[in-house]
Amino acid sequence: FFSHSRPAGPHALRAAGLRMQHVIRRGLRSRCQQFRARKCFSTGLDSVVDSAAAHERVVSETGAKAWNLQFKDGAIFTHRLDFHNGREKGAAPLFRVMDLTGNIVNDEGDPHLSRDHCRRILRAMHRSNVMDSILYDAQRQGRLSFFMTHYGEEGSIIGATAGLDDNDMVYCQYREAPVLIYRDYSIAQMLAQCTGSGADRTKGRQMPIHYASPEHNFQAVSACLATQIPNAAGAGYAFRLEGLDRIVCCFFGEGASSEGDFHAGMNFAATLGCQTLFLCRNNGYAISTPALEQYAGDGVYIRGLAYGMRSLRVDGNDVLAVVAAVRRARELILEHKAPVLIEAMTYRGGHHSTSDDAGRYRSKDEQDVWVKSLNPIKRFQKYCIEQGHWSSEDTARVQQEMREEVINSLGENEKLPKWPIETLFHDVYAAPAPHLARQQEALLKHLQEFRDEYPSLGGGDH
Ligand SMILES: Cc1ncc(C[n+]2csc(CCOP(=O)(O)OP(=O)(O)O)c2C)c(N)n1
Repeated sequence: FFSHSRPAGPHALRAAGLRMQHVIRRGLRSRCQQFRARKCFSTGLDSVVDSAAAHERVVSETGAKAWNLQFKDGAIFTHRLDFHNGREKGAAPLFRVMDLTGNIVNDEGDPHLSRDHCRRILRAMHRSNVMDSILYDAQRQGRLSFFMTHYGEEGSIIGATAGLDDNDMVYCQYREAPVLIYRDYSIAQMLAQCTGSGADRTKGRQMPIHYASPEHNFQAVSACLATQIPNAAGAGYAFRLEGLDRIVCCFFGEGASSEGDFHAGMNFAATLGCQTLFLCRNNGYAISTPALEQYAGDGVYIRGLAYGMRSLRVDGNDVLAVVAAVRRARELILEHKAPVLIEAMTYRGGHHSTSDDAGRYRSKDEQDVWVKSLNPIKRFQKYCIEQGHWSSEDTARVQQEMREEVINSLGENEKLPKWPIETLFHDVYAAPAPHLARQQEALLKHLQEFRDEYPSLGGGDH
């Protein structure tokens, strides 16, 4: 409407406004004519507008349908000016099977695991614990560049994996190595990844603990928070489209649930009916941010409800409760072709990572209570011993075997040559891309110039 050659004064603006109104009116008139011509207004509304009851019928029949809302007992309207925040009834309780000392208190909820299944779970819990303590120390000795422990969360992670089928696909955050340990992934491969040795199938390109194993239905770890969530929704949708009796289990922390990707992934999963289980490990902290600052509502659980998902909060340190919850969730997902959310309440027993010092933001006493008294391994071990499934000799043997396996694998991988630095630029494009070739040249030049700063590259070979 405006001429570029003349400044737009008040008259010009008014004229432009009038012209715009005219254009809009003309457009609307012609749209109405089109609708009439296509009989789009023939809903019969003209004949019922006089009666209030008829109005309500129209709202209940067409409005509720258009909004996709199912009103309880058909009650669409209310006279109460009540605002709700979802916290009136208090927080949702934690589903449990065992009490805090390992006694069964919920016989109905007990998954009644076989002796072999209990042994597989407890073995994985001990193996995870041993690996954590050795590799944490190895990082402190400068043998690994980075590490994250799973202390205190073994019940949630291994319990969830034990409730899945081994064929179910797992998308994890980064603190879920026990999934692989439970699924008997090779410790040598895990150490190859952590050391970035020449035996690492991911070619040393990722930071330690970023495992991947298609054979174990374990997608590559991505430390960019929450990126796994929309991916897991998509994979769960693919399983549905292919008519498979498989689900996707997507692990994430309560911190990641504040990311936009969480909300996008949850809504896609709910509206598309994806075969995905969203499993939140609520361990109380996102690095130094306590859960208190993470949400004002009823945790992550209520977010599941908000997206219309069947949701449950469970005691994440009660491994039997977690197995039972995940088994049931799996059935519901396959039966209803709809996602489920589980919020497993647990506690991050260690520092966030080897780059963190948790002593700066939480007390040693708080940590001790969770790691020593509320420890999920202790609790489940007591149960297993009482059932006659396990003995203290089993613990000693499993721990010793794992110690040897981890120490030997670490040593062997340390002796292997690393992947050449050029592999950093491979496997993205079929043919080398010019911009990557330029970056490679710049990197090699830099390494040559500062070779003394990179002793792990062989003192200046590059
Ligand atoms: C997109 C993105 N933002 C920030 C970070 C930095 N970061 C790494 S871990 C973390 C906390 C995540 O906490 P939570 O999801 O609760 O998992 P937890 O570490 O407690 O298992 C943050 C903020 C990141 N990796 N990615």
